[in-house]
Amino acid sequence: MSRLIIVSNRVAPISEGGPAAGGLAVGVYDALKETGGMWFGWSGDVLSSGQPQIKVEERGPVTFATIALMRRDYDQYYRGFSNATLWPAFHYRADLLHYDRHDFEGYCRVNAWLAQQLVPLLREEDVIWVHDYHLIPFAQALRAAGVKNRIGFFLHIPFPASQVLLAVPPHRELVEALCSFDLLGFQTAPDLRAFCDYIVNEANGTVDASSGGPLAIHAFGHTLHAAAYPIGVYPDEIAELAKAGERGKPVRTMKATLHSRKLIMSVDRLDYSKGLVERFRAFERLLEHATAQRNKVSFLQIAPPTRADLHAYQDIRLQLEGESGRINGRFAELDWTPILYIHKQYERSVLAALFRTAHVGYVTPLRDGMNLVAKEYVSAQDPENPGVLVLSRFAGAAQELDGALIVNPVDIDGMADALARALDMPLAERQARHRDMMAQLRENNVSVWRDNFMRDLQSASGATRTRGGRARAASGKKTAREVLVS
Ligand code: ADQ
Repeated sequence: MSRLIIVSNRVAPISEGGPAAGGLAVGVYDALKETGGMWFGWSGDVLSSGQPQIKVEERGPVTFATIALMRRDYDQYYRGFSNATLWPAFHYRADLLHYDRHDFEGYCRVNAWLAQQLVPLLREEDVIWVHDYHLIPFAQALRAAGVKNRIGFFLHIPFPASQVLLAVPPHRELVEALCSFDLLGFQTAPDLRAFCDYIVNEANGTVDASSGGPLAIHAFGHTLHAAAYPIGVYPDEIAELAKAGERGKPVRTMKATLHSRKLIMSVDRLDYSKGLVERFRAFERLLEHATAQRNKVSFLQIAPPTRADLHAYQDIRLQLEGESGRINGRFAELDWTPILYIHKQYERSVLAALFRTAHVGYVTPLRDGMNLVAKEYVSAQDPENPGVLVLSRFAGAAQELDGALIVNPVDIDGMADALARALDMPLAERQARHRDMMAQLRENNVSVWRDNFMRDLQSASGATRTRGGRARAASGKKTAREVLVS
């Protein structure tokens, strides 16, 4: 059996049963435990002097290989091009995009350097699975170093429409680099379509949908495959965690604070893509218009700050602190604080138990690759008396969870209406919606995501790659435009 090599920007500090492992970490770690293999990436340490050295640690069948970054590399590769250029652009926030050519050079340099660090650890039979936007040039760098193994890539965030991607000056270099992978995985069909649109209309490539499996892409002298693989969760495990935590202290404390009021709940990293300001304003609009809800409902927003050394993140934090203070000042009573706004990380078990307590899961990103919180909220519900998910149409999860109340996150009145409807929804309707969504989550759990990707990567043999001139589509093959309308 092939050995699996996972490459991601950060190697998640996983300990069995430990706290706060997200979907990527859980799904990937499980895959590694089953097949055996290695997880390679940044340790999270930043050095001001010296020379980073790879640290290799064996834990059962999994080898963790981590390395620190130098300060300049962290600034250019991680803070700069990854998080100040790619993240806003890929989340359709071209207005927040900051571009510096030196950062892009640093991004490519660090990708090449990380690839060189990995090469001596590789074996011939290894299959390499690279994750996310920090590592777009990674396959190109491995190929330049002579690596012939199969290499797949999964993008956890949205792939933007061409007109937005064009705002990133080295857009062509990025897409060309993506074409060095053997298999590209996107979260949803719209992301895949956006990629195909660029290939056909900006890169003069072709898309072949004739196999019925992953699309065959011909561009920049390469043939590769691409498909959508929506990431999932383990819904039954989350349900058990939630049930086990029902009588725990956090839930008891929360219930005591609520005094039998209803609870609307959101959990996000504090990020401008998550639509938090609009969400706070829609809750305010609910209190404004549905006066009967005043002092009958509280809104808990858990949002630990991330990337706090970037201006855009400092700005959103200040804005939210202002909004929560203003809205609470406007509506609070001596015995009622409408918005509980908390900046902490919680253990997964605590989050799951709190989700089960919440009557409404309020998940309204402006853009999101998938949004695992939406799936976790549904999983955590009591099937006998489930809460209602209010979900942005711009979260990847909205492609699957049609039992949610789907909202447009910039439509403040529309979101307030959805909150009111969710709070008053009859039990039978809540149960039916929850049943449908649980069936969907079970059918596409995180193992299915991983197994589908690995199956296609194993069969997207390196032999399909072309060397030299650009491959042309044979007659009878569909263009992306045809795929888009079919
Ligand atoms: P994120 O942008 O981080 O992930 P999300 O999918 O919601 O967004 O995952 C966050 C994870 O962190 C969830 O498992 C959540 O429970 C956990 N989490 C959030 N806040 C927490 C807190 N305060 N305490 C503890 N845990 C917390 C990126 C993409 C998403 C994509 C995922 C996975 O941006 O679109 O869904 O990767 O592919």
